[in-house]
Amino acid sequence: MREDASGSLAASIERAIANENGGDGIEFEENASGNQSAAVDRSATDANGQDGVEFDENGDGDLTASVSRGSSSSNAVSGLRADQQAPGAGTLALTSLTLAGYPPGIAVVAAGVTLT
Ligand SMILES: [Ca+2]
Ligand SMILES: [Ca+2]
Repeated sequence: MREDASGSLAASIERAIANENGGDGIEFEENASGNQSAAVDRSATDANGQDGVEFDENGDGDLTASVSRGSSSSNAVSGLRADQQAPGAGTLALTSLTLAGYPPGIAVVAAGVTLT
């Protein structure tokens, strides 16, 4: 899911199965100015070639993300990735997740983002 140029991205995904893709399982990308507000609930994003779920907020704007009640295991790069570029603030809320099959520090990777 991608929003380019000015404007914000607000999206939620529920009950999805996004396993065994070559790239990311689910990706949210918000470019240029604008905020990203994105949520994934009750979904499986396992065994993908890159990240299970990636949140990318590029440029001006804030990132507000959540992942709840699902699994994101055994992905090749990381389970969950959240990048919030300056300026702006970022939060990623995690609730009731299975994140298995990673070496230390790879299950959740966040830059410019506070984990809650
Ligand atoms: Ca934008
Ligand atoms: Ca930003």
